[in-house]
Amino acid sequence: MPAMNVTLSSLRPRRFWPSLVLVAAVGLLAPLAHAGILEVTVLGANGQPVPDAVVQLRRAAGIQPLLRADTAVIGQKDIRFDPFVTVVPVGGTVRFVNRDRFDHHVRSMPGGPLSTVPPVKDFEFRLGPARAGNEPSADLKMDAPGHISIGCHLHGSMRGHILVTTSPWYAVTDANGKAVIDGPEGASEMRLWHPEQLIEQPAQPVTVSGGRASIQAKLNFTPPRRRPARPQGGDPADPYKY
Ligand SMILES: [Cu+2]
Repeated sequence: MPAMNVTLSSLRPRRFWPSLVLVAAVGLLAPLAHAGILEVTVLGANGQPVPDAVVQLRRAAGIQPLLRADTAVIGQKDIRFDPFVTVVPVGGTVRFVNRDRFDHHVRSMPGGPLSTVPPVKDFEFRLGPARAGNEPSADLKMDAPGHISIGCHLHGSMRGHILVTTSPWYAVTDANGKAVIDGPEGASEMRLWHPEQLIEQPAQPVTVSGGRASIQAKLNFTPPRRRPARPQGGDPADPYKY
């Protein structure tokens, strides 16, 4: 009796369906709340901890959450880009802020092996000097994944790196080679990236199961050590005075 079935379903209150849709939407977002902390120590091929390495996680299977359109800030301070390595998700923004009392110029440069890989975004601009209460800045939206090397025409020693990632979970290793990620529950794929790498680092499986876990991960090369920051002197009471 097909006609009977049609009659029954048409009697259901229509308001029932929108609430079901709402429950489903909350269900999709929920896995982010059940995350665990993953501490990753990145080592070079020589076994020594490596700073400035990017650790990225993606779910091994299933739905990846939407990337957050975060804003990452890169300061220009003491003739350096700070931080040296910045990660931002695709769709996010990088804000350059000049904190020195003199002009800086910011430009994208090729990276990769022998600096032959073009940056995923081209830009070139100049920021005027910082004054108390006014630090000139510029915002750039990052719409393609990949690497952008950055430099300054005025100060040839200034170097920095932006990695635009498709991973929702990422962190950069500190001076001790450690990155801390609030990762997704369950099986993930971990990928390492370093500005000096010549070939891509293979992904490896990791599992986050609530709480806190520490693991080690190894790059397939040993990056050269970056020169430490040169003390610039200055007056701590007035960061703009040299
Ligand atoms: Cu400069």
